[in-house]
Amino acid sequence: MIRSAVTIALVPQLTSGPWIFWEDLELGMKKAAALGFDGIELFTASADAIDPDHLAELLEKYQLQLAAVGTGAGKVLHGWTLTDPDPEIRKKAISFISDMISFGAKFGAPAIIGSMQGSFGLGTGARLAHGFQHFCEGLDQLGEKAKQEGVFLLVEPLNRYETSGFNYLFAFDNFQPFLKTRNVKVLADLFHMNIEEDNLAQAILDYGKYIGHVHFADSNRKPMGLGHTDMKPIAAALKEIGYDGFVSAEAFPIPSPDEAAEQTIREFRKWFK
Ligand code: LER
Ligand code: MN
Repeated sequence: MIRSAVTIALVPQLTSGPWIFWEDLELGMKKAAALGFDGIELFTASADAIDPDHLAELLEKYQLQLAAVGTGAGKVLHGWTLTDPDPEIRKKAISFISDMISFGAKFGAPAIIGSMQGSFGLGTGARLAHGFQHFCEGLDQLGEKAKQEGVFLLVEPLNRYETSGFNYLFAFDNFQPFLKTRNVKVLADLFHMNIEEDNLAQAILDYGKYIGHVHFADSNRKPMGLGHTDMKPIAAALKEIGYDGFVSAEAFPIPSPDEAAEQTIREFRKWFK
C-alpha cells in the first residue's frame, strides 16, 4: 500500500528548506495526524536531537509511522560529505549518517543520503575517480550498517544545481555493480526528477525495482498540484511497479505550512486512494 508522509524540519538555522512543518515536533505530528497522513519524515540537526522514547510516545499517541530520516544537516550545518577529499571529513560524514541510521532504525525508518553525497563529479579525472570511490565506500559501509540494524539505506539523485554526483535514476544501474552492499535503495524525488529525467513516468517504470521512497513535490517544489508536473502518468507508473512505500511531501511550505499540508493530502488522495 502506498502511504502518505509529511516532512517536519526541526533545524532552526535552516529556514528556507523544502519542508512542510517547522514548528515543534508534537504540533507538526498533531497536524499530520489530524489531516490523515500515515507518517512523518524528520529532518533534524543530529541523531540525538530528539529523545527516542519521546518520539515513540508521540508516534503511538498520534498513530503515525516514521517514514524516513534526513541526514542533510551534516552537510548544511557542518560541511561534511561522503566524498570530501579530506579523510577526516569523510569519517565525520560516515559517523553522522551512521548515528542517523541507528536513530531511524529504532522505528524501522531508513536514513536518506541526499546532499551528504557531496559533489564528486567535478574536477580532474583523478578527483572524479577518487570521489566515486569514496561514494561507493561510504554507501558500502553505511548500507551494511543499515542492514545490521534491520533497515535499508536510501540514496537520492539530486538535480545538477545541488550535486554533480548522482543526478538520475538510471545512474544507479551504472554504479550499483561497483557496490558490495545490496542494501541500498533509491529515493525518487519528483522535483529533482522533473529537472533531470527525460520522462518521469518512464524512469519510474524502468528503474522501479530500486525505488524505496518518493519525495512528493511539484515542478517548482511547491506542494503537488501547484506547479506543472503531470501526476497522472507518474501515479500510474508507481502503481504499475507495485510501489508500496511512502510518498512524502518534501516541498516548500507555500502558501503556509497548514495549507501546504492540506494541498498535499488532497493530491495524495486524488492519485493514490
Ligand atoms: C533532500 O531530500 C533533497 O531533496 C535536497 O534537495 C534537500 O535540499
Ligand atoms: Mn528530496
